[in-house]
Amino acid sequence: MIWNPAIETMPRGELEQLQNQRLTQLVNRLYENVPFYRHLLDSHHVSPSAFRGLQDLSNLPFTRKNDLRENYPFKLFAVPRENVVRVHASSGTTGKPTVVGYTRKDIDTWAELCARCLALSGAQPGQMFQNAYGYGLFTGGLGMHYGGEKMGLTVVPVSGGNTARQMLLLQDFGTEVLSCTPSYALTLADALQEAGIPRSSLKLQTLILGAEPWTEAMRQEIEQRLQVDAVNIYGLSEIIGPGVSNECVEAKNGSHIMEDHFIPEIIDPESGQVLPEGEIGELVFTTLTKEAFPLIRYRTGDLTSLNYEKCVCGRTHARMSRVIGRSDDMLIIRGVNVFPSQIEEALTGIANITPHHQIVVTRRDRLDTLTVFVETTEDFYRAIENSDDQNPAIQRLSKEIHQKIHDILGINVRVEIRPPKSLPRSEGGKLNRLVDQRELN
Ligand code: DLL
Repeated sequence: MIWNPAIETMPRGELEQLQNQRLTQLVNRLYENVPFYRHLLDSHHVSPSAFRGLQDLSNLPFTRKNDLRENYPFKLFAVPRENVVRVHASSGTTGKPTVVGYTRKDIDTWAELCARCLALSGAQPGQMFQNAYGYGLFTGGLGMHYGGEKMGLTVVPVSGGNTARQMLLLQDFGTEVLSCTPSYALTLADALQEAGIPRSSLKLQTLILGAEPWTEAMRQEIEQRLQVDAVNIYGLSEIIGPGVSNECVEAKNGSHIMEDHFIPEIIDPESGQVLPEGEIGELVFTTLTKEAFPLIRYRTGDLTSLNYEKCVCGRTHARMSRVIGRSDDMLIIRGVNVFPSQIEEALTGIANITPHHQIVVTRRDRLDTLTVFVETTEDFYRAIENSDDQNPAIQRLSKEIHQKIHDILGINVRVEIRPPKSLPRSEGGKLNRLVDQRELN
């Protein structure tokens, strides 16, 4: 089903008119209400009264993550703090978190957008929805929770982790729709298999997976092992949280962006120039309707491309391809451009390992070295538990991983095999995929 057909299938001409109107209002609103933006627009000689809407979008300055840090915690809010009914925050890799705020109307908008995502994924009102995104400062849990209620699903706010409880609820509540990270979906698939829970005792149909990068190979594995539709959801706290874009279950080919609320652009991360449709570059968003925390041309750091063709599902909103990496994560290892997503792809399909891995870059004698730490499965680890790195099974596994990465990327990496759940996780349970230690050396 399409949650909001009037908007989601709106002819592009009408959609652009709507964006145009909202964009002009946004620029004026920010100029009036946020000192940071008034200075930024002044210093770029943008006068709100002369601003002509979409055709002038690329003349507007970018907003960067660092601007958010410098205005910590509330200085970018465009309404008095008392009108903000909720804050969320994302834990950065360094220092203070990024804080975002919502007015009551923003919360309503967010619920509407997450309801659209659920419908895009194939959920139907009345279904049982187990929401295994983390509840708390992370936007995943509460964002999808409100979306689920808005749609009329029965929401089970189980939050992340506690696999035994997740499995119990999946069976006893007859969960039909599950949302979690793609790596957790694989953890659950392993656990269900280990516990000998037959597929016939589950009603699961739809998995809504996101909050971290994943691959087509992972989708195939998840869909085959769990016999479900696994659909990609994308979002970031700064823009609203989940609800920025979502694949349609009909095509599973790119995520429809909620363009009536967010204008996407793709830019060259080096020059800042806007790139044509189809080219890969850094995704930039302008929020059109948010009251508490609107942003102009926010550089997400995510690398993707846009496709404006009408989709088989009937929706007219542009689609973004899978995020293939972060503009700040692109590594140049001895002249070869390497994205962490390519390493992830290389690891998929190798037996005895989990998707949980970490890439560490170090520099010695001016040479960059990549070390890939990979967690094994519980079964494999049990079999080799008391042996050292010389164990032939560990050596064989390292060699296989080394070879596969060499085949795909053409570079040599060091491989370190680690026990399950041993690599450090952040608060939201996310594993920091890339650790760059080069400056420290
Ligand atoms: O991860 C919001 C979210 C919650 C999205 C639940 C989807 C589902 P942050 O913690 O601010 O917000 O992290 C945002 O995660 O800039 C991307 O780099 C990455 N990311 C999110 N979804 C995807 C995805 C939430 N589907 C950052 N594919 C973003 C690849 C993703 N990367």
